[in-house]
Amino acid sequence: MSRLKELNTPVFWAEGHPGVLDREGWEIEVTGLCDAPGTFTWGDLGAMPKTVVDARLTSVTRFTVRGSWGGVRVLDIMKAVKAHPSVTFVRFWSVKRIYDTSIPVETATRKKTLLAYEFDGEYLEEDYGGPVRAFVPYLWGYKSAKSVIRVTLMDHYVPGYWEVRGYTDEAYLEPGLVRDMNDGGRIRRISGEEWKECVED
Ligand SMILES: Nc1nc2c(c(=O)[nH]1)N[C@H]1C(S)=C(S)[C@@H](COP(=O)(O)O)O[C@H]1N2
Ligand SMILES: [Mo]
Repeated sequence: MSRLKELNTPVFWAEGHPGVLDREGWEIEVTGLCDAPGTFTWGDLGAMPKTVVDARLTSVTRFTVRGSWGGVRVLDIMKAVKAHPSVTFVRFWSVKRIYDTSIPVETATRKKTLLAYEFDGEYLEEDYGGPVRAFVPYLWGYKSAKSVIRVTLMDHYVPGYWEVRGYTDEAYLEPGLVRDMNDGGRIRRISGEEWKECVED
């Protein structure tokens, strides 16, 4: 059983579970405002520098799970496609093309913003957005689109699946009570020190 599953991490698929996905055949199309748009295969991603970050995924529904998330920095992807300086938002699309969400370029290029394929050293399974998901620990979890098949570099904002249904466009994390999945789902208040770790690099 995967670590995320062992921790009883909730599985959210607003658009319905995508079923079994082909890891080796996975491709992510990166398009929009860039000089070298292209497709990144599973092999391409594996050949790029791997970044591992200790960070939490925290949902507006208040579960939080901490671990080492591994993958490729969105910044490295943007460099690879020669993103234009005019890019202001990065949009992620999930496999069925129903779920999408966009984040400001300032957040997309931060150190812990990844196209993640690992949690605690294990490949992500479908339930948790494998083969490759967005991981944006600085914002509520709905910005961390799962099973990403397309990334669009844009010069404007488009509200995504949850944003058009009333979640905030900014998705700023707010301190408060959380359900700590690393501690059996115990409800506790996140401390100031931990809080800083969530929102800073
Ligand atoms: N494709 C897709 N991505 C998604 C979601 C979803 O419903 N569909 N839910 C989002 C929300 S609200 C959260 S909190 C996290 C939850 O990630 P998990 O299901 O791996 O715990 O995924 C985000 N990414
Ligand atoms: Mo969420």
